[in-house]
Amino acid sequence: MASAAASPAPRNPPDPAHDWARVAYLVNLSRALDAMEEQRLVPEKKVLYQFSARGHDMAQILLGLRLENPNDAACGYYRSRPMLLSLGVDVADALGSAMGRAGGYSDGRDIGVVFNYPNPHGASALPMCGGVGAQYTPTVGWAQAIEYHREVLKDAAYDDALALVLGGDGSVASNGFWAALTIATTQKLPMLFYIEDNGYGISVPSAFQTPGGNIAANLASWQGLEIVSGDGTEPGEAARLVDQAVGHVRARKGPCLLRLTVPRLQGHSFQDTQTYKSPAFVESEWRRDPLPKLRSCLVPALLSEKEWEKIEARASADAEAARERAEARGVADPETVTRHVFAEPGEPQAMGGAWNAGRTPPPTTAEPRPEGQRINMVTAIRRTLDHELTLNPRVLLFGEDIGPKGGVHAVTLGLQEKFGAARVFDTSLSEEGIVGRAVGMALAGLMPVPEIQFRKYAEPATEQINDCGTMRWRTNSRFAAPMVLRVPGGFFKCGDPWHSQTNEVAFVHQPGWKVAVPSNAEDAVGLLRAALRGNDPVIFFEHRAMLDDGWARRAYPGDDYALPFGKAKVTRAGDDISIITWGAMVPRCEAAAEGRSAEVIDLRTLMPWDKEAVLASVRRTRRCLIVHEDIKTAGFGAEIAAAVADEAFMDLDAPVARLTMPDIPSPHNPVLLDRAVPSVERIRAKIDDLLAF
Ligand SMILES: Cc1ncc(C[n+]2csc(CCOP(=O)(O)OP(=O)(O)O)c2C)c(N)n1
Repeated sequence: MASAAASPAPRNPPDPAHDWARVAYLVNLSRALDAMEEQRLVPEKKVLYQFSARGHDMAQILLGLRLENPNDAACGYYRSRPMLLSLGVDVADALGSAMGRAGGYSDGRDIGVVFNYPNPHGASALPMCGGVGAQYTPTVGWAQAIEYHREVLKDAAYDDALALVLGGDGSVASNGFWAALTIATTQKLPMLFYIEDNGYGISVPSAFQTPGGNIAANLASWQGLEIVSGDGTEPGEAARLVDQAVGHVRARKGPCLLRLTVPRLQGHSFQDTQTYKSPAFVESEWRRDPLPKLRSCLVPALLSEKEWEKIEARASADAEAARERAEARGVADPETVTRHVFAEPGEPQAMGGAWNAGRTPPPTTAEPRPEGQRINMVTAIRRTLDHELTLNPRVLLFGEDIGPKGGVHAVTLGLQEKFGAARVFDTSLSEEGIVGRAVGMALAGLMPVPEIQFRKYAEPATEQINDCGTMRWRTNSRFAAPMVLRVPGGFFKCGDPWHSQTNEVAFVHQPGWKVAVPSNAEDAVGLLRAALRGNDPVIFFEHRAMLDDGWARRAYPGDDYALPFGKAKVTRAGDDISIITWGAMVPRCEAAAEGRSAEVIDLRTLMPWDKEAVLASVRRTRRCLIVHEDIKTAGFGAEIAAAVADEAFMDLDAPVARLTMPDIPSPHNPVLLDRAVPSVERIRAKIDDLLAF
C-alpha cells in the first residue's frame, strides 16, 4: 500500500549527533525488503511468513545505531528486522532467512523473522523466539552478566554496556515482561525495555494488555525504573527520547522503559487484512508514517533532494542484490537437519558458554579415587559445586532461598558466605525469571547453575527451558546456552502433588537438554562435574529421598572425577532378568533382587540413555523389567520398553514389563504413598512373575 501521507511541511533539522544519512539508508532498505516480500516473494510463495516492520522501522534503527559497545546485546521479536539491519547483518541473511534458505540465521530451520546475530564486530542480537514475551528474561540475564563481568571478572570492557529488549504493546501482559522488570529493577541492572506501542496485538487493542493501554503511564510509580515515553514517528523527538533512555542506562542509573508509539502500517502479518480496523483509522495510521516525516526533516536541511534519491536508489539496489544472493543459496541438505541438537566435537557454537569464552576445561577421570568417610548426596553435590566455583570464576549459582539460608534442601549451605553474593544469590520468585536469566548469562559466557526449588515449580519456566534446549539447533549452532539446572524432586517420606513428582520424562522430551538422574553421592559428583564442564544444557535431577539416604552415601570420588553421560552402571550382576531403573528406585530394585539372579541397571542419565547396555543385558537374561517412580503412561519406561521390543524381540522369553506409579499425582499420606510408589515387595513379585513366565 502506498503512503497516504501528504508531503509534510519541512521541519527543523534534527540533532546532528545522529548519522541521519545512515538512518535514511536503513529505513529505506527496510522498506525495500518489506516491499519486495509483499509484492513478490510472498505471492511467489518464496517467503511463507512475512511481518512488515513499516512504521516501526525508523525508531528501531535510531535505537539500534546507539548500540555502540561490542558488549551490548539486544533481543527482539518478529518485527525487529530494522534493528538487525542497524547492527550490520548481511542483507542476504536477512532476506534469505525469511526465505528459509541455506545459511543465514538458522540454515532454514527456524521461521525467518526470528533472528539471531553473533556479531563479531559489535553488539550482538540474542536468539529471538516465536513466543511473545520470551525475549525478556534472557535479555535481563545478559544485563546481569554485564554486572558480573564488571564486578566479578573485573572486565572494564563491560563498563558502559547495556542490554536492550524490544517488545510490542501486547507483550507487556506476558509473564516474561513482569519477571524481567522485577529482576532489572530489584537488581538495578543496565537494561533498556523498548516497547513499540502500535496499539494492537494482532487484532486486540492495547487496553486489553494494560489498563488504559499505556504501559508507561501505568509504570510511573514503579520504583527504580526510568520512564521515557513519546512519539516514535517524529524523527527529532524519537532520536531525543532514544538518547535519553540509552544515556540513562549507560550512566548506570538503572533500568529504563522507553515506550514509543508507532503505527503498524500493514496487517499483523501478510495474511492479516485488518478488518478489525476502520478505514478511517488505517488512514490515520498512514498519516503517521515516519518515512515521509524523516524525508521532510532531512531534506533539504541535511540532505539535498538528489542525495535522498540516491540513498533510496542504493537501498533498493542493495535489496535486489541481496535477493539475488539469497535465492542463489538454495536449500540446506536435508540430511543435516538432525545435527546440532547437542554440541558436536570440534564445532563449538559461535557464541555462548563459559568454555567457549576462552577457557578449556581441565582433564577429568572416570576412575573414582575414593577419599574419606562416606558422605551423603547433599554434601557430595555441595562439595562439587564448591570445587567448580573455586576453579572456574564463570560459575555462579542462584535460585530461591539458596543464599544465606543455603537452600531449602541445604545443598548450597555456606556457599554464599564463601564465594560472595555476586556468585551465589537469591532470586525473585519467578521460575521463568530464573531459567530465562540463566539463558542470558550463558550467552554472555558464564556457566549459570540455577536451582528450581521443587520439580513441579519448573513448570512456570517451561517456555524458557524449551527455548534454551532448542537454541543450538534452531540457530544452526550459532548460539548455545549451556547451564546446569538443578531440580530436586520425587517423594521424601511423604508425597503430594506439588513437591513430589518426578516427571523426568518431560525434560527428556525437550530437545537439546541432557538429563541426569543420579541415585547416589558418587554418581552425583561425577555427573554434576561433567555437566559443569560441558557445553550443553543439563537437567540435574536431585532425588529428595536420596539426598540424605544411607544407601546413597559414598566416599567422595575426587576433584577430577567426572562421568560420561549415557553410560549406565550395572549395580548388581545377574543372569535371569534385567531390571532397568534409576534414581530412588535403584536401592529398592537391588533389595527386591535379593535371592534371585537378577541384574540391576542404573541408567544414571536418561538423555542420552544407555540403550546398548540395556539391550546387551536383556539379550543375555532374556527378560526385562523397568521400574520407575514416574507415572506409567508415556513415562520414560515406555521408551525403554519400545526400544527393547523393537531391537531385542527375538531374544525375549517374557513380555517387557513396567512397574511404575499408577497414573495419579503423588499422594500425601505415607500409607497412600506406599500404595502408589513401587515397593520392594511389589518389585519382587513382578520379578517372580516374569521369571515364572
Ligand atoms: C506466547 C504466545 N502467545 C501467542 C502468540 C501468537 N501471537 C503472535 S504475535 C501476537 C501479538 C503480539 O502483539 P504485540 O506484542 O503488540 O506485537 P506487534 O505484533 O503488535 O508488534 C500473538 C498473540 C505467540 N507468538 N506467543
